[in-house]
Amino acid sequence: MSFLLRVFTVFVMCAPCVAFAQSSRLSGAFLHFGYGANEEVIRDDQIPALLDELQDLGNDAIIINQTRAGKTQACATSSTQFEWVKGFPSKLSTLLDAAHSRGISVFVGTTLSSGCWNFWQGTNSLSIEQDVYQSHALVAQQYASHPAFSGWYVSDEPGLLDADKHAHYQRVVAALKDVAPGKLVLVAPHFSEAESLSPATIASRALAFRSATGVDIQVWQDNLGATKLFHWSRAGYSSEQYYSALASALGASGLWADIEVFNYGKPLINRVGGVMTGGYRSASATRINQQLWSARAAAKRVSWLHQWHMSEVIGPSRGYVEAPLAQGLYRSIYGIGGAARLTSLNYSGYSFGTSPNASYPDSTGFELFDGQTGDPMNPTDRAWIGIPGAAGVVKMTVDLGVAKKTDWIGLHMLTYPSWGIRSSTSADVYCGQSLGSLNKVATISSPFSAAALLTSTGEEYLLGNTSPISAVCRFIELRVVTNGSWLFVSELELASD
Ligand SMILES: [Ca+2]
Repeated sequence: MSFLLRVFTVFVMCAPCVAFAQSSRLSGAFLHFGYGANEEVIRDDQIPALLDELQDLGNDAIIINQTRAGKTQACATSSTQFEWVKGFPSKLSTLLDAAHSRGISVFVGTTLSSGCWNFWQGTNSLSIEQDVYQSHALVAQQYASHPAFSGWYVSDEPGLLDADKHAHYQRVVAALKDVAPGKLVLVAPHFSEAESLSPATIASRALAFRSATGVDIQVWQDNLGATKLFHWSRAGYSSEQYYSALASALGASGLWADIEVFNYGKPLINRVGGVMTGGYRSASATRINQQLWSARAAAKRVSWLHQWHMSEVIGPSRGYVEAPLAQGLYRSIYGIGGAARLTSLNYSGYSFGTSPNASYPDSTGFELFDGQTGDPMNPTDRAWIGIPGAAGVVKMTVDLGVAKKTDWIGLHMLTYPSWGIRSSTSADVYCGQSLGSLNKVATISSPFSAAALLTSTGEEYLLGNTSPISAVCRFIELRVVTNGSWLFVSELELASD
């Protein structure tokens, strides 16, 4: 490829990055406070710092995923079988005041039918309605006139909006509108298992659901893994196609997008020795950027779950050590607080110490910095670069062109044990003004072992640092430990604060 053509291609590929940078960011977040009377995930004293962080990142809405839940993992026969999540309802007073002072709206989660798979049927449905008239009526009485109280989120997820769920949601929405007239009601359907349904079919279901139930806003989960990004080569419809069809049917204001900010994994949560491997850990900010672009037809994009995957206030203390990395990289894409994305010189100024295999090439010469991550369900996706790891270490050397400060490094990788592909769990970072003067500045490592990856069927992971490196140099070199496995990489994310 000629130099001019290469530059032109990069410009075309990255033009949308600039165009949507200001318009399609996350502007809301789901927050999880607990699953019952004994769990308090977010203490009152953490609320100010958490809301400061959300505001700083551009959020103007939070959605509490539930304030009540089943006392046991069974379907209810009466509302007495539900309880307040620890701290509620009085926690709403703290939360609403703190949110209002920061210009943040609050949507209050209702009652979760813990462990009741057919929650929309029989006595469980009637118990949920009863709980609205008892518990949520009290919430409405006390807080509905608070300026930050913007509406309700119905905690039980309606899946693909099958018609047999209409009656339940109609009943619950009517009760919520009864106890708090004029307040919006949100639900969160998802594309999971939608592969066989066309965007037009999903859109017509969405419209029928709204007509039957009176739900105001459908916050569709993008379900990465189940749903593909537009540039992934596997068969099926993309989240972009679904969101586009939904916006046409519902109007943009009736549609929000719930963006998964965690990694795909199968199993999603793969624990070995009590430690999760890559699945459900913080996602690549590059991938989140593509998800947000794919959901641009919706009126608003909110994250699931900010506190685990992007919050420095709560994430690390709960074992989500990658949250500061995800936030640092996210800030760099949108220039929040002066953060900047770094790329190799002309995007292609990098080299691999071991050549990629011809079947999984770096086909453009700038795949590592092209803003596209590989499909975690598909090793043959063209976004993956496959490098043999028999030598034990793979070097990746990046020329930034001039000396720059690098704070964050994230390497997006695949684990696919049946193909002998495993994410690296450790890399040394070298830095220098010339290739002859490289010094080690950091070692980055995952919280899980390489052996633990064998119990995963497939997952993605972003290996990186968990506090800023602050290394100033022109050349950055990663010496990536492979443990002998194939290394499949799709993006190297570099950023300065
Ligand atoms: Ca890429």
